[in-house]
Parts: sequence; structure tokens; C-alpha cells
Amino acid sequence: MSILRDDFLWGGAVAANQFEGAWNADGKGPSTSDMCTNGSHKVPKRVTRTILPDTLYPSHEAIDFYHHYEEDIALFAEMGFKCFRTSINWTRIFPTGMEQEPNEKGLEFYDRVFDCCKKYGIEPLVTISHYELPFALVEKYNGWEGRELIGLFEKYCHVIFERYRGKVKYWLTFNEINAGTMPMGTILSTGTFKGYEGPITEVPDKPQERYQALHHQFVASAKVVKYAHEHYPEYRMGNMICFITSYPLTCNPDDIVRNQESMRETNWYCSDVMVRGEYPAYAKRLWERKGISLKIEDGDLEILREGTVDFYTFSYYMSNCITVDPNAQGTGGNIVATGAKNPYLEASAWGWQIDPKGLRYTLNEIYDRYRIPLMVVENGLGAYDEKGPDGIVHDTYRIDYLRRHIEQMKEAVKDGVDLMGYTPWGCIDLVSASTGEMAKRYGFIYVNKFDDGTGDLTRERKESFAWYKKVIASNGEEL
Ligand code: BGP
Repeated sequence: MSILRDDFLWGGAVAANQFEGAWNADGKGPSTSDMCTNGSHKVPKRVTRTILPDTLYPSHEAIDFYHHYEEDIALFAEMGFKCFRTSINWTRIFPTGMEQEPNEKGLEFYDRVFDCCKKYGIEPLVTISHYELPFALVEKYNGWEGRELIGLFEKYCHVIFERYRGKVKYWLTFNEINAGTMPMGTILSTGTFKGYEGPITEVPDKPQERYQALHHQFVASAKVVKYAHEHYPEYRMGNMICFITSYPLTCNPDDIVRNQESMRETNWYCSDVMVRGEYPAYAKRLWERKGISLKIEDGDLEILREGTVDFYTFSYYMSNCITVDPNAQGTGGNIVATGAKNPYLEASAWGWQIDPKGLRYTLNEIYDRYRIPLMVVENGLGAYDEKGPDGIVHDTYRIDYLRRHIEQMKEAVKDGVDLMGYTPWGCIDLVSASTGEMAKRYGFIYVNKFDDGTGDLTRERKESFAWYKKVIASNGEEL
């Protein structure tokens, strides 16, 4: 008897914009991520309003999954994947988001991908919107600030729900929807940067626009969840949160209260709406603090109540600390870089603090709050990988990171948490969302592709490949 359930969804996660490439093939339109240049840990990537000559846009080729999908899915099957989390590029289906009819060639590509998964008995878990939206919608509507996007998103969802019936059962509406509560989400998620060009870290921060955009995303999500429940009863609809667990830096009650505020704003605000179907009691004060006044139309609150999700998913990479002390030493982090350093934790080369026990704590906190099934749909270590003299990447540091997190997931299950599955991030090396680098690798599979755009795109198994295969085969008992 293993600790994890027998039908545990082991697998891996990726996002279309970070690994498909073929950015303008077969009628695909430009998405927000296609307008982003490469960057690094030190130099932020830039967003441009036109495609500039002699400039590297990493999503344009990425690792070219578009033409390697059969080989890649075969490798996932070799590891024993039960589940593959990927996303659909909205711009393959509706190149500007505004067409009346979908692009058949784009639809056919995902038919091929999902059929290939089916051949190996791999269950797709599909994110409908993962850090890309048609760039045309930024220029026309200021992204999700425009209420028009709700209808355009519904049209897109209705098409893919119908087309992939029988092939896809698990859907997530928006990747890391709570990115919209943070300035970095302006480019990645809400698309509220009409007319802006420059480093993604310097985009003007307009909380009013971000929160209005979030409201539209909530309504759009609830509408399509309700629609799916009514028309496709076999579908399971989930949310997706970038969970950035934070602890009070000290037991000073001011730190405790500040951390509570921060946890609500960063982590709970969005899922309270999507799971409970209403804005939380603390929302009013949060809006006041930020000077936000939301336009909520008649019927919106009713839709939120009617479109609650069936399961809760999240990414977990790190934790940080919150304090009122302005002199506390800071730390880096996923999407947000506002936390204080935790003296008990080590950090990755990118400054993300590694905290496996925080995953157990987080799973318990989420499950206590909502009591619906949970799934960890991203987790992993972004690292510089070097090949050893034998030509293989011996990524023992990655194995160690994943092992320690899986151990803590099992502890959480023993604590009583209902955990459906685990899909570590970037199961095959891909472009980093925050920096646009290839050098920040997460995969079990190494891809010969480098920051300057060179590389023959060949795929190679890392040491972690065989390790993860064993983990899956033993249902998490052999770590
Ligand atoms: C999450 C995103 C992913 C992903 C991951 C790792 O925030 O959902 O798209 O890329 O983080 O982040 P990065 O690529 O910046 O290392």
C-alpha cells in the first residue's frame, strides 16, 4: 500500500508559449509572450510593440515542441507519465482573438498532441490561458482591463471544449491568476500594458487596471466553468495559483498582521473568489488600501457564485518572509521579489529560497480552507546544468530538491490532505517565464538550445530521468 492514491496523477508541466516555438506557423498570431525578448537573472527581458530585427525573441523557436511533439511525448511515456500538463496557445486558435471562425490548422495541432498522449495513456491537463494572450487585444483593449475580453475568451473556450471532448477532461482556466495582484503580472498575465515598450520590470504599475482585469478574468473563468459543467458533465475544472508561502519574519505582532495581509493579497484573494464563489470579507479594505474602485456589473456576482471550480491547483517553488522592518535583508523570488530572507533556508542560483516543509504546510493550509481536491501542478529547481565527462547531466541537486518536496507531499497526505497529483515544472528544458533564458533549466530531459538562440534541439536524458521513472513506478515509495 502506498501513501499516495493509486490513481495519483504523476507527470510534468509545461506551457505552450515557453516550449512550442513555431510562433507564426500555420496561421498563428503573435501573443504577448512573442513580443518579449530574452533576458537573464541580471538583465530584465523587454517587451516591444513590433518585432525588431536582429533581436532574439525566445518564444519564436523555443524548443520547437511543435515539430518534436511525438519524440517528446514518447520520452514522457518512457518515464511513466500518467498526466501531462500543457497549455493551448490562444493565438493558434484565434490569431488576434477577434476572428469569428477558429484557425483549423491550430486546432489540428492540438488534436495531434492529445491523440499522441492518448496513445500512451497519458491524461492531458490543459491550461487554457498560460501567460499569453493575443497581442492585438493588448493594443485594442488594454488586455483584460477591457470587458470585451470576457466574450472573446468564452468564444475560445467553447471551441476547444467541443473540439477536444473525449481527449481532454481536466482543464485549468488561468495559469497563476494571482500574478494579476502583483506588478509583474501586468505583462505576463493581465496584459494591461497598451502602448508600453521597455524592460518588463519597469512597466508602469497601475493596480486599478490590474484589479479590474482580474475581475474580468474571474467572471470569464466562472462563465466557462459554468458552461463546462452544463454542457460537458465529465469535465473537471480547476483554478491555478502561484502560491508564494510567506512567514512572519519575527513574532512581533506587527509582522504577524502584515504577513496575514500579504498572504491574503498574494495567495488567497483569487482562490477565495474562484473556490468560494464570492469576494472575501477582507476585499473591501484591500481595495481601499490600494485606492481601487472596481466596476462590477449586474449579474457578475451571481456568475461568480455559479462558476466555482472543482479542484484547486497551484505552483510551489519557494517561500519567503514578511516584516515591517524596512532594513531586513531581501530575497529573490517567483514573479514577486518583495520578501525578506529566511535565515533557515538555502536559495537557488536565482535566489529562490528552497523550502520543502513549506509545501507540507501550504497543502494543509489550502486544504483546511477549501476542502476540495488539490494538485501541485508546478514545482522544481531552475539550475545551470553542465554535462559530465560521460556526456550526461548528473543533476543530483534537482533529484534532491524534488525528493525532499515529494517527501513533504506524502506527509501532507498523512495529515489528511486530498492530493490528486504532481506535475513538476519544465519536465523538458524550456524558456524561463521570468527571464527568457534557456540557461535556467528544470527538465528531466536536456535540450540542446542555448541563450544565444543556437543549438540543434536534440533531446537527452538527464540523471533525474531514470530517478523520476522509478519514483512513478513505485507510486512515490522509492525516492
Ligand atoms: C511559474 C510559471 C511558469 C514557469 C515557472 C518557473 O511562475 O507558471 O510559466 O516558467 O514559474 O519560472 P521561471 O521560468 O521564471 O523560472
